[in-house]
Amino acid sequence: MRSRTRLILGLDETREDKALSVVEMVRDHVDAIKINWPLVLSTSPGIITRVSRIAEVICDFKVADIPNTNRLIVQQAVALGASGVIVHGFTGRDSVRAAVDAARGAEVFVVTEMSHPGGEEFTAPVACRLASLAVECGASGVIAPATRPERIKVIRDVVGKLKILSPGVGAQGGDAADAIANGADYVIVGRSIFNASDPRGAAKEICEQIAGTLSLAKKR
Ligand code: OMP
Repeated sequence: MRSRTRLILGLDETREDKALSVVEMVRDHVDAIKINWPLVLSTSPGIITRVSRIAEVICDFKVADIPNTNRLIVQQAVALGASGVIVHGFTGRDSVRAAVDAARGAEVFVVTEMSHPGGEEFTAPVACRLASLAVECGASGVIAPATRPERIKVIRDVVGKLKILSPGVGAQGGDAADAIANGADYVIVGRSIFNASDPRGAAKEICEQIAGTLSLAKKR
């Protein structure tokens, strides 16, 4: 994935026309578009291919199955045009390795601690183990919560140079600048962009916050 703006749009819009028009509006401001089940189920898997002609697509299928099923899901997502797939790590090393092998060069991102309040129940206590599993299995990166930026720092210590993608900005209360300042490489933003009256303006504003934080960090 390129790292030009470090913003990823989470496209959880279920109306195809609106989804595609938002993609057109923000395409210059995002490094990738993340597609999740709501859009695929309300349209068709072909939406992955359509969006991939405009921007890089990460399929957020939170793949969480036995190795063979993980392999099949990742293969299908990549064949449709995904350049990245999000998987769960609690399924264990064999399942995550199967996903990484099946991706054949596409990126696999492993969920560590989830951003919503429930993420503290089960994922937070094992987040560092999930992060180190991602490293061991050859994943490209991990997902860590912008809603608890201090946790991004902890997870960064475990994953070293792996990419950290951080959701939870805006609608869930997290802040893009805080996430980047604490070690995220990218922020994932959904509703605050696609529900905004001016999605392009909303995306641009977040890009500016990210760029400002990165240039401050460089000066230090
Ligand atoms: P907004 O809350 O609308 O910005 O959307 C956030 C997006 O990130 C949604 O597509 C979620 O499914 C996703 N997400 C989280 O919000 N929290 C997580 O812990 C993990 C993800 C994810 O894997 O992308």
